[in-house]
Amino acid sequence: SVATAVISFWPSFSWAVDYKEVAKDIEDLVRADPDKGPTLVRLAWHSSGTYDKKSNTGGSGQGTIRFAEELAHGGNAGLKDTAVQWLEPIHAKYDGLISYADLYTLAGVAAIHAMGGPVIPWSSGRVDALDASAVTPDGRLPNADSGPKGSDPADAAHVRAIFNRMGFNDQEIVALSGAHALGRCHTTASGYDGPWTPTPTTFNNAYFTILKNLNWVAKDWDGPYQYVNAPGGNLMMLPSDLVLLQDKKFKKYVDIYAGDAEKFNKDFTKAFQTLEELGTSGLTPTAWV
Ligand code: ZEM
Repeated sequence: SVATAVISFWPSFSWAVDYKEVAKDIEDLVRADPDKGPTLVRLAWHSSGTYDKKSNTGGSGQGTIRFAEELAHGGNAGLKDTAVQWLEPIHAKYDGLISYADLYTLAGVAAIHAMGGPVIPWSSGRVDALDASAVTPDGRLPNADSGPKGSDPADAAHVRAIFNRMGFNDQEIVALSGAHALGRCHTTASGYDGPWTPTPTTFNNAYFTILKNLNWVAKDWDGPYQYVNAPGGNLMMLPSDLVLLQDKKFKKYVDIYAGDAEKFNKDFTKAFQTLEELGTSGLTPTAWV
């Protein structure tokens, strides 16, 4: 009968994606080109960081960062032709089986793992919005130059306001900021220039040790107002990074994480998982490694 035929045919289809396989593909991508790792983490963060807890809008849940409307937001400069493109072949390989929303967040934790970081618990089940109507207004991601243009110091109140809107407290804000151990600023994307640490493809607590122990001076150039280490000039900090030193309540956690890599790993893991689940519902905890 038809029913028998269908049933006997069933096992040759795969009905659910093997997330371990997807994560391995992402980690392979990062191992082949380590510079891609940090940009994948930035995509995961920006896909989630639009969340507003009051209105329960934004967040990673609907994969809206794939839409041109959201990629055009100022904070997302540089992501369209990089991380979003790099993940297209992986999305195509598991076509219909993994949502963009799940893929972008899984890419965050898989890239961190491939760069020597902790295994961050991840859940699957985000369902992509079919059109751009759920894209939130531009301006929900933090500004790097958070004071009046070129001002020094930048504004702790801005950083707090943005992250409090997502539901994060001071300790979580500082822990999440430790992601700037990874990657760099590109003049072609944000306009800023340079890496935060000498080990930008290794997950560690170097962001905090370098932030507090080096001497930061304004970079002498025509580009946006930023800092470089002096002497040296090979590393950088954004005005929003310096805020973590200037604000006493933030500085307390910079000191803690600079002195305790283990605690940083633990607190980052918890905060990053929370970040990636903002604006989601009904997810399933999923082994991915
Ligand atoms: Zn970032 N970030 N970020 N960030 N970020 C950049 C790069 C990266 C801010 C910011 O303006 C910038 C968090 C918080 C904040 C990463 C992860 C996380 C760049 C450079 C800028 C300008 C982009 C470029 O030019 O390519 C501000 C103002 C923040 C808060 C106040 C949080 C939280 C993150 C994750 C948890 C990562 C990994 C990068 C490196 C990207 C790359 O391509 O190398």
